Amino acid sequence: MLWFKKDKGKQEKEEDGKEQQESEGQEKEEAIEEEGEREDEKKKKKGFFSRLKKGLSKTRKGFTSKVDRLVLGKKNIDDDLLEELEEILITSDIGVQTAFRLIEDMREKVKRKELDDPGLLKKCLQEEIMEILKAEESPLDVTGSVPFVILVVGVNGVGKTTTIAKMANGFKEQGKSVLLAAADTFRAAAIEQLEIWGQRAGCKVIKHQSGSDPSAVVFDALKAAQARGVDVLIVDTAGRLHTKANLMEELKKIQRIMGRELPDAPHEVLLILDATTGQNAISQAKSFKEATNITGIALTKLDGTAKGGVVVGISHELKIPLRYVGIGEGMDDLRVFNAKEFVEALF
Ligand SMILES: Nc1nc2c(ncn2[C@@H]2O[C@H](COP(=O)(O)OP(=O)(O)OP(=O)(O)O)[C@@H](O)[C@H]2O)c(=O)[nH]1
Ligand SMILES: [Mg+2]
Repeated sequence: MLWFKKDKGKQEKEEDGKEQQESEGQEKEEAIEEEGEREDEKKKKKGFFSRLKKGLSKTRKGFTSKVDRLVLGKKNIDDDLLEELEEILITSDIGVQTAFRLIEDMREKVKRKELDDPGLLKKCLQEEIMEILKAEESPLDVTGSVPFVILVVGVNGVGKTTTIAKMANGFKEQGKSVLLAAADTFRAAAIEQLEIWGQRAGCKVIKHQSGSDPSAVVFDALKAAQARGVDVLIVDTAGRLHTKANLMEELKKIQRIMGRELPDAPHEVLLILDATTGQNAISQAKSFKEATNITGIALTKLDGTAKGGVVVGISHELKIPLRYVGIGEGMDDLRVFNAKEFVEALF
């Protein structure tokens, strides 16, 4: 009996050893895989940063290059210099209100003798802008509820549907399940467009016929998301109805229906703004803010625009978290907003 036990023990030990070797091998493989994934992620990040930098080149020309020229050969910072700087800020779409605040802050620094060298003006501006952007850097966290419901709003053509697809793709890459709702029933091709993007991102789309009630689509989508235990439900909405008042009323109705079915839904009302529209984006945000409780912003089309400075104005004037920035039409062209990365690309 004893020898049997002994042998069994030996055998177990051998097997344990084998298992240990196997699991060590597996761990090594996993570590290599993880390292590879980290490398891929780094490459992706680097790729995105260089594309962001390239996309912002026109903004940079109209802004930081002008600041460089302004301070060239100047001996001290006086009122004239600050006025010219204010002009540059305004023309680069940072906005009057935000430009005023930046210049006032710098005037104070000059008064307090904390800033007197024109050569340091740009660095000081960079720090001030960083502070404004950092305040609105707040990535969207979708872990609070299952389903986490995102209502996407914005005027027509700003990039709602494409941004939804890019976000869905990102969530899927994080291992989350995503359902889309085609609540833009106003424009004939909108449902089909969302379906095509849904296929690319690998997620199902809840739809009704064109012209039907968007709130009914949202109701069905919520039911489906709850029944299927979906992590994230993203709702696409119309950018244009017969009148602006119609659109705002419809958005309110959608929110009411959502809240009735799932008390704290929508968990995020994401406003999409198109950077190429410059200051117009800020006034759009203000009118949406009056009708709905916008909780986040995604700013699209930062590739190739000279109006990239609008990011600063949006952050300063609206005080709404900037969740994402878009720099192209492809699936990988959306990124969680990072203030440091943005300032580095801008200067
Ligand atoms: N260059 C560039 N184009 C973009 C970006 N995001 C979206 N677009 C393009 O903008 C156009 C409009 O995008 P959509 O996603 O259809 O916009 P929408 O807000 O859903 O429009 P409606 O459904 O008409 O209200 C498309 O041609 C997109 O490819 C971006 O970050 N950069
Ligand atoms: Mg659309």
